[in-house]
Amino acid sequence: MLRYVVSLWFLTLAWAQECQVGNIQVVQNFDRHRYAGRWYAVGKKDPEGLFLLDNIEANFIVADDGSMTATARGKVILLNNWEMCAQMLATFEETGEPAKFRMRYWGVAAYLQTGNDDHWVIDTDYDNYAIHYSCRVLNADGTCQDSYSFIFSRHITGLRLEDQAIVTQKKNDLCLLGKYRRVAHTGFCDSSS
Ligand code: RTL
Repeated sequence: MLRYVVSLWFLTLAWAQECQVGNIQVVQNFDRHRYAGRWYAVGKKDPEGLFLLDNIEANFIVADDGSMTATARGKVILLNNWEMCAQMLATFEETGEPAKFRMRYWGVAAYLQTGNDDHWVIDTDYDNYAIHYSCRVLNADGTCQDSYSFIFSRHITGLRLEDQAIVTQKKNDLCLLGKYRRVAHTGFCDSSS
């Protein structure tokens, strides 16, 4: 019995450790030049409140001085049930860790959301898939209370079969397995850009 309780305690401890935001691993030797260009969101885990719904894509740009910015767009439904395509802009501030940024973002239209969020690149092969993560609010125990995450693909059709296992593993590492939704691409934003 005691053995059982002790191993259960260790298991709980190990699990709690894993879900600490401070223990989350990001991609090693992040190369922003290879990361640049268009990414299609094919999966997302939503934060609390208003968020991008579908048809989400991002375009990362690295300037000559090395600074990174991005544009993004996606469908949102604003309070009055108004479906529209949100055009967003972002700048990235360095943190000392190459794959961890602070992202300041705002809408091209003044009534869209603005924010300043963590922007971490958890994993990427640069040519096919990328896993993004952001924790907005920490719990007292170091786990995340309010996070969002995007699974990006270079291909609008989704992830390649060979990348799916890696992505599932990373979702699990983020303690977010089962919390993602597929992101549809219907061309909703194509006419408005
Ligand atoms: C992602 C990629 C990099 C550029 C930006 C991103 C996030 C955008 C968000 C937009 C939310 C907009 C809302 C508008 C309704 O008012 C990470 C995709 C800017 C979170 C909710």
